[in-house]
Amino acid sequence: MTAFATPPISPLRISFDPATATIEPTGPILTRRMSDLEGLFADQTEWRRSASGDDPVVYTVTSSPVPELDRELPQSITTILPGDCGGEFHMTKGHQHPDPQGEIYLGLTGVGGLLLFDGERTEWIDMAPGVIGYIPPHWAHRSVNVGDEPYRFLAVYPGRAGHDYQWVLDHGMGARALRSPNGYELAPYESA
Ligand code: PAN
Ligand code: ZN
Repeated sequence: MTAFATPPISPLRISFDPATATIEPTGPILTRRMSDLEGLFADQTEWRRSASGDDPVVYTVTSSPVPELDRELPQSITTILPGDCGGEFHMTKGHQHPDPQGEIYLGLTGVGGLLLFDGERTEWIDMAPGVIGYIPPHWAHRSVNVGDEPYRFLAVYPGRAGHDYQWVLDHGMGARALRSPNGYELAPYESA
């Protein structure tokens, strides 16, 4: 995409309510249900049962009106609802940025984890309100709700970074976050 293929947008004032993590005005809003997460949870039998049953919402992504264009700086708020699939906590699909560029997440409500994988090394950052998680270029990233209330975070990322979901299907994320007596534990990745 060439710079300024469309006219740059005007300065924007976005109001933000930290308690509900809502913004106004909004841009696109995405809803990911269990059926949208094919091939991601380790327990495929349980995934199929859930996806073809009540097919719960796993997460939503509300974007600001800033477009995903070169030189722009889009933002979005992700809300991951509490729950698990076969003991594996609700999570985002996870992706690589095909144009390798960094990103920041700011925890807003609830508790979660930022799982990072560069193809060899796996890192986990505990996320909570007020925590900034930094995602360096070349690290695939996935978010997980390890609590019992909605986990919400703000993401800010370069507009031309892009989202490669196939990379995570092909390489995994190095670890899985499973429910344990003490909350969560990280288990070695096994393909779905
Ligand atoms: C985030 C993610 C968002 C949803 O805005 O896109 O949390 O996760 P998936 O895209 O993996 O479904 C981000 O990292 N943007 O670059
Ligand atoms: Zn990203």
